[in-house]
Amino acid sequence: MANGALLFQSIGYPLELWTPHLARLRPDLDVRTEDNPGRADEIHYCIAWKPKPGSLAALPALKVVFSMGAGVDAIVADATYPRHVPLSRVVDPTLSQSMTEYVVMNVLYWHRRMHDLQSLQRLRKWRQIASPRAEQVRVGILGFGVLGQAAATALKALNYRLSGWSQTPKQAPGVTTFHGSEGLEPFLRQADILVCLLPLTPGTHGILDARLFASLPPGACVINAARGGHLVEDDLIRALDKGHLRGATLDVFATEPLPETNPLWVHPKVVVTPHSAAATDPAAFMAHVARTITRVDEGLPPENLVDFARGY
Ligand code: NDP
Ligand code: OXD
Repeated sequence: MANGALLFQSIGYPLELWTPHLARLRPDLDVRTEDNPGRADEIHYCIAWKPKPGSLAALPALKVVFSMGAGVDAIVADATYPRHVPLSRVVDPTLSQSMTEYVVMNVLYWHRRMHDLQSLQRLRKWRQIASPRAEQVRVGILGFGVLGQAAATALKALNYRLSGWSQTPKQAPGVTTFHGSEGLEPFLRQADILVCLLPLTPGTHGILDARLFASLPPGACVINAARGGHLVEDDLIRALDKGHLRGATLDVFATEPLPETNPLWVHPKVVVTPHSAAATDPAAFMAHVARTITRVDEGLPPENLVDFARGY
């Protein structure tokens, strides 16, 4: 088979949101689904979100796997993933824009005391609450990559004092940068609002824990839009209940959907959103898939490749 087939695997979204875009761009492609995958050795491309462990290893002719998200933790966690097969993730301006909107909305929410104002409204209490000016508020971005840097640019335009923490050194105009384990503590000590945009890897799992919260200034707020595995939920609840942290916005959880019995749903200092900070745009994603398949057909490497040694 000249082109090989493309398989949608465990994508967790209705197929009809995605396939028409691909059909328009690459009508020649033989598109298969999990219900009817056909012969495994005909599949050259696979689109996956949370594939069942072992399912990608069972496709012997794979040329590229496309992650439907920017985060690839659910794919690289599969020890049987065939590491000679490139894994391409989502890096797209529409995703960066959505995440930026989410981060800006929540930074403003905690900075401008919207949570407290809403509580007062529920009590019909007319009370003004002063907030500092943006240039007095220090926003720290834990994970200063594609999404973190996009959010920082928008926050900078609002005059916030920005810092970013990454694995390797970075330079960004108007942003104080820190890196590596030695840079974490000084980064945390000056973050009034902490935004987590890290990938979930063995090195970042559980990073939002009691020790990290204790390093933040008293009254700090935390926004986690990365992965639930970054957060130790009980430690967050304790830091909020003790009053060391003022509030938290959580978009992602160790168990999704968040179980009804989880205390975070009703915690008075927590805002919960249902993993909706930034959704992959079907048209943009399929354009990336079609472009990459053309590149591979021309003998060029796929774009936005995951480094398996780093895990992101
Ligand atoms: P990137 O890979 O572009 O950025 C990740 C950043 O984290 C990089 O700056 C990297 O450092 C840093 N980092 C990774 N590991 C460490 C470590 N051990 N110590 C210090 N810094 C580290 O990812 P994106 O910005 O594209 O995405 C970030 C995450 O956002 C995704 O992995 C995903 O989990 C989450 N996400 C959530 C969404 C939602 O709707 N809630 C939507 C989309 C993404 P360096 O630059 O040096 O490599
Ligand atoms: C992603 C996500 O990783 O939506 O893109 O969580």
